[in-house]
Amino acid sequence: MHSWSSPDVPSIPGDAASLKLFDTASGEVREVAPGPVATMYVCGITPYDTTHLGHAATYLTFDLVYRLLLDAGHDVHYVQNTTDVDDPLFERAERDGVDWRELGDRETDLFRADMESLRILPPRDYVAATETIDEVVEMVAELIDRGHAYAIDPAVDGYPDVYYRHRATDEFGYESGYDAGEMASAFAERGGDPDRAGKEHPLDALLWRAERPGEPSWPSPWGAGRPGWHIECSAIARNRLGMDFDIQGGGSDLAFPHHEFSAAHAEAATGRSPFARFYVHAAMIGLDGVKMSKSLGNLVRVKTLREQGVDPALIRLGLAAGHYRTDRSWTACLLDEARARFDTWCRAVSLGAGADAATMIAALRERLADDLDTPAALAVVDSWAASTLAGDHSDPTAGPAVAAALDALLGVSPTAV
Ligand code: 5CA
Ligand code: ZN
Repeated sequence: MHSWSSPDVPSIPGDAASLKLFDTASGEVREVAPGPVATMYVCGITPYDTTHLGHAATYLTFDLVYRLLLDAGHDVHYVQNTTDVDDPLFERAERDGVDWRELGDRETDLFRADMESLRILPPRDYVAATETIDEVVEMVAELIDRGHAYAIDPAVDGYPDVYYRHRATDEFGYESGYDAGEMASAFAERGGDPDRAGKEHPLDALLWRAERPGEPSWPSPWGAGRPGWHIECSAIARNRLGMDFDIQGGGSDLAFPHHEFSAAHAEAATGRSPFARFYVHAAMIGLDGVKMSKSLGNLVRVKTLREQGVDPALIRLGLAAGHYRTDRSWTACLLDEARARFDTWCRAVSLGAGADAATMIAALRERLADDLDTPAALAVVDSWAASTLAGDHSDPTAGPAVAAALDALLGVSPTAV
């Protein structure tokens, strides 16, 4: 599937700071230290009701990671999926009287346009679940061969769905760190089916769903059907990035069961671990304190703000005003604050000369590389702009140097005002 077009990322002088990120599995902020090619997989959208500001915040988080990796001289192999075959998509398509494929294509197009407007760097491989059925079939076969998966007896519950034995790997649970009680409730809340008859254990996860009347299906050695959710990301990531890739990313709502099982499936299928070196999760964006979600419908959409004439740079700055690991609500006030801040930055940059750029850029890199401390990073720019506007013009080329750094590292491009 085609990705979206990339904004230019200027290279900037000086040394990058070494990137540190919080890894959910170890519970620590650690140095990422990738090889020459940094590898990152971020879970993509289920294409209906997109793109809300929660999605935007999550993809902005990994866009900033990408920019820091580029700044540090890495090539970046970034992979993202779309879950373009799944129950919520069928339900929405049925409600709206459209074909689920048409809905998926339309929403994916809208997502691409929103990402472009937000200047989010595109994945190198943008992969739809429906493009990788053969990869899923191959991986389910590996799991069955190794004794890590079983089919439900159709005499018990009608359909011979294939399930993954959740205890197949000794390390199961390492990614989220959840205890048994937390796993049971998160599994039930986030797409699991603990009560499905015929399963060996409530936590066993669906790998292959046998065809139901009216649902799309593809052939497999276990009969026609379609992929479960976790195996999709597991196969797409492993087959493009290998095991032990650098960063598995997504929103914090994916820490369990989705990322736990994506990792476990690949580890059980290959006998190698870990799936990823870092599991990085962006916190939830809410509206009035309630998580923004398609199922609740409490959405603020990027498209709506764009139609209202809001500069997408302000959406980036509004979201980045909070730390990516802090759950927070979107408010109109954030846009007003972002507008005031960006106007100030633009006025300062347009003076040409200004306060010392090299010191400011070093501090900006330092704050961002420290587990994406965007609130502190924005404050660094604020204080440079304040000094510049107060008359510190000691650096004759500060304006263009700062503009390039803001473009490269924060993805916003202040223009002359
Ligand atoms: N297709 C799956 C991942 S394989 C999925 O979760 N799709 S989604 O459309 O529901 O979400 C897309 C991405 O946005 C995921 O990384 C999810 O964790 C993140 N996300 C969803 N809601 C929010 C929110 N309110 N705040 C922040 N991130 C969110
Ligand atoms: Zn995923």
